[in-house]
Amino acid sequence: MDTIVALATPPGLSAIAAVRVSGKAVRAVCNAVLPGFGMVPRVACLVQCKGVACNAPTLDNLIAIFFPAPNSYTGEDVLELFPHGNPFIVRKLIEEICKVDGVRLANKGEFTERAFLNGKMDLTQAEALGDILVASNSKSLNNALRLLSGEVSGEIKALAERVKEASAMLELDVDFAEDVGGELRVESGEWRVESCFNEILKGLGGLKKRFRKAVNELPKAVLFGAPNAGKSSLINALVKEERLLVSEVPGTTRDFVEVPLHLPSGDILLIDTAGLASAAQNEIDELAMQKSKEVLEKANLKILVIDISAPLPVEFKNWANSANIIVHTHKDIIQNSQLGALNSQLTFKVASPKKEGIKELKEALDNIFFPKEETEEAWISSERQIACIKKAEECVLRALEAKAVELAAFEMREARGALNSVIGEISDESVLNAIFSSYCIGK
Ligand SMILES: Nc1nc2c(ncn2[C@@H]2O[C@H](COP(=O)(O)OP(=O)(O)OP(=O)(O)O)[C@@H](O)[C@H]2O)c(=O)[nH]1
Ligand SMILES: [Mg+2]
Repeated sequence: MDTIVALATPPGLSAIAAVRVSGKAVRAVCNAVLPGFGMVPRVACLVQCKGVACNAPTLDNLIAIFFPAPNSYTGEDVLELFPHGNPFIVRKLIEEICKVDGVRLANKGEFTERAFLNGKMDLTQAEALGDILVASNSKSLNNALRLLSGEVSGEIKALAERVKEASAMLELDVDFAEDVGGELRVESGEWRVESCFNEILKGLGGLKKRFRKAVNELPKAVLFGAPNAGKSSLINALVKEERLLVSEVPGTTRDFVEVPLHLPSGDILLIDTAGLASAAQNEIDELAMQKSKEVLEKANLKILVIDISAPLPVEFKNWANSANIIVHTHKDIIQNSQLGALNSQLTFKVASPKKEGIKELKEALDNIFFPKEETEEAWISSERQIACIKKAEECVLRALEAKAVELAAFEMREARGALNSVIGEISDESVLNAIFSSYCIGK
């Protein structure tokens, strides 16, 4: 198998970059480009790196760590290099490493694929790594880490074991049935397994319920309201940056603008929109308002922004009914507004330029988007895993209804196969390609 090399950090200028090498030629790579490197296992060393040619000049001073097989990420010899994050150095370093015999650039996800093939992790854990890379809030991250630690694969293995036991009972019955001359309905085994089947079905049903579709987009909070209500000022105050144009001229914001907000428990997108007036003044107004309405339809949270120092917009009631939160701005001008919230929306009062009321609003957003409820069981975000679990369930149901013991035994073998595919004990190349090619190069 080739030795592979790749940049594991994003390309571009950075303080430090990480380059990974994995495979049999790692020692040859060290000899060729890191002449002074002692290759002490798992010890970080500052070493000079040079090109492979005899008198090649120094390329960089970098940190190198050697992980001998099998105690490495991939299970092969692995070399991790941390050069300065200069794209030129990184390119030259990788070019030089590729000059060593048997070394080539890695494909997407190839390091993790090798880790899987070498038994370092099962497929649920490999998929959890993908979840870790995209998690944008503590809950998703925590769940992905639980999956990585093997929580779900442990449950799957236990269920596969139960299926194996049930299959063994059935196989015994098949033999017995043959022994007694083709009598299929054998007393002892037939319904001894039924409770076992039901237990397996309960386990599979439980796993199926734990599916949560992976959401790779940040949740959206859309701010809407009349022109000049203070929407853009509120976003600037929330992100503590003069990110958006603010002015006393109504109609300053035309296109919707997305601004990420980092809350304590995760990230969300705040979306500023053009103010909604009762009547459009011109075609651009009309288009801008249309866009605001479209964006509002895709909101996970609608925040109505109302200037309490100005007369209430005529649409206030309608707007308030469709809003999840109402924010009254200009509280520095009108301290004791009598304006209450309609229905049961949360209402906040802020003075954006003075940053008053902003902390409370942020805390509320954090609680709304990332409620603190305890989840007892890790959820499953892989549709592939759920499809295998469903297939196993269908097989067990068919086994339960099978008229012949042989048929039931066949279905149980299929069920076991489906469960083993969840963790990758049985896996076909196209499944592996689909999983690992979705990762970045260097992972
Ligand atoms: N005193 C005070 N002024 C505010 C407050 N919020 C916004 N303003 C002012 O109100 C004016 C309008 O604010 P913007 O943030 O541009 O309002 P907007 O809703 O984005 O307006 P459009 O983009 O035109 O729809 C600006 O002059 C802000 O400085 C507030 O809480 N208190
Ligand atoms: Mg604006």
